[in-house]
Amino acid sequence: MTTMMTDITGATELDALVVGAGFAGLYQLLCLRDRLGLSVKALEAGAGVGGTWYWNRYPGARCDSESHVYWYTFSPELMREWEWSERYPGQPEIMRYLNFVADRFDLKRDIQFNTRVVAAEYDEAANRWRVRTEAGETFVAKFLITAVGCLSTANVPKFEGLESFAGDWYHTGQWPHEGVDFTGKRVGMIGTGSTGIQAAPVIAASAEHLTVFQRTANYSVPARNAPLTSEFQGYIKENAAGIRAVTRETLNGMGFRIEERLAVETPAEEREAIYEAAWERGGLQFRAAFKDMMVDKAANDTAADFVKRKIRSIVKDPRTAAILSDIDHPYAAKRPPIDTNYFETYNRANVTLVDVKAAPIQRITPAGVCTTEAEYPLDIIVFATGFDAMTGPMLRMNIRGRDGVALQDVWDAGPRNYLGLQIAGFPNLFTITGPGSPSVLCNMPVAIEQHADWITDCIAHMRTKGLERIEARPEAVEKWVAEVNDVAGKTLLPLATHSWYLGANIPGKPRVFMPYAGGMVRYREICQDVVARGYEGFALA
Ligand code: NA7
Repeated sequence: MTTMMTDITGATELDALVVGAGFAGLYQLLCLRDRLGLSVKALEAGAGVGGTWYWNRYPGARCDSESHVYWYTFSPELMREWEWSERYPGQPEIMRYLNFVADRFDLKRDIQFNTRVVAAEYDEAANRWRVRTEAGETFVAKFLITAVGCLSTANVPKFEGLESFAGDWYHTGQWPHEGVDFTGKRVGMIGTGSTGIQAAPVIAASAEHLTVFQRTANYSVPARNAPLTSEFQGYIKENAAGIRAVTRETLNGMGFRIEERLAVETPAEEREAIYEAAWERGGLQFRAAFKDMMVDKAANDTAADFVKRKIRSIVKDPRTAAILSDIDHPYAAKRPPIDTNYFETYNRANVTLVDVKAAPIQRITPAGVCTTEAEYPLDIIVFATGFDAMTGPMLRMNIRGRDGVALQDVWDAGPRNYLGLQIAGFPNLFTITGPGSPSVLCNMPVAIEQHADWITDCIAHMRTKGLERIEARPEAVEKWVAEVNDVAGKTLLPLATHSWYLGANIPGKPRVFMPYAGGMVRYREICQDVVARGYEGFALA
């Protein structure tokens, strides 16, 4: 049992405080409590574990990493005990998994649920973080670790008149636990990112009518989800260590390798057959078809052209097909969705696509959504409009470092940190899978385990050496920010100028490519080298 003390102000004193109880928070709590024996607590805004998966309960919510690589790998026993049922785990199954893990390792007793952090301030004299919750409680800890996720701050665009809407509206990332009944309803859904693409077919199956408002057309490849066969489940159990090893060797922490061949050097007919096979196999593996797909525009064009032709062949109404396939960015330069019957959904009589790039949404009226061309009467509006990604969850905690300097000001022109792990001027604060780390470009559990292990080893090192404080050096931050920019610039990723990777989906947000695009393998090496060179770039005291 974690020993906790209270100081003279009544604040709870801890060695470490973790914010969040999703994949990252659970594992970080386990590492610090059970491996290092620290007094540690996790604070979680939700009423249960799960983080992003706790909130994203929208219809069709499903992971786009395959289940056999979307889990913790720190415990061989755990990998033997858990069995996934489908190729891609759905939201309810992921919640069951995370609850299983939390119970298996008895983590819930050190998690305080329904607790939102509203302020965190570093007290230099005491070398402690003072963290305040919405309910007015205060926690004091030497180490503060944010495990707040990358996609946990819902973005509801500020449409004029939303408050006047007579029906109900929901953001997919704040979905009601009891679900939403679409039967007999006219539903409007705004947004065609991964979420909208997953939700549309499911909503259309029960709604009287679904109107999808699309601003930017998007690629999608069939997920080809299916129940796992008992043979494959057995294979996972027998080969868990090998599968884990592969996720440590691949660029994005996935279970598949990117082919060495180049699209631009492959004869057209052969290339077409390769894409066709990748389309049939389905899922994110599509982008593994050729090595040059994400670095050479000519190569990417061949993939883009293939998917656009697929869209036009699936969607029967030529005008709808044209709007869906009028895609303005390279394939996978925005997060590439995978789907189950998404484009097929537009062949249903009860589904309409509205091009809000051609005729933007002007306002929400009591009756529905009004574009510059028409008003669409609706009973329910679903906002599949994404998140203030990566920086949003950090900034809304009102974090202040040395001398009361606000993170908001330090990140005024975009996130600045070292290795995505620490921010200069914010000693003993660690961020798990924040901006500047591979995070969303990697299979998340792989990125999370690497970060939590690194932080745990770092704190262990400090304890062994009697060190009290670690802080990123400003010059290391400068270099790292330049490196993050530089590696992104070597890929096609920044060409999707409206992507959330760049912060472009939030009006006024600085446009900086946020995740580290150099790949998980390279990133892991960099982090290991930094340690080998005595925590180079960090000031330890
Ligand atoms: P995304 O990928 O950010 O998608 C949001 C969608 O909402 C996208 O199509 C946006 O169009 C659209 N959007 C946002 N604001 C507006 C306004 N004001 N008007 C019209 N349309 C708008 O979020 P998701 O939830 O789908 O996916 C997030 C991640 O979760 C995903 O990448 C996976 O990693 C899991 P836009 O493209 O900006 O024109």
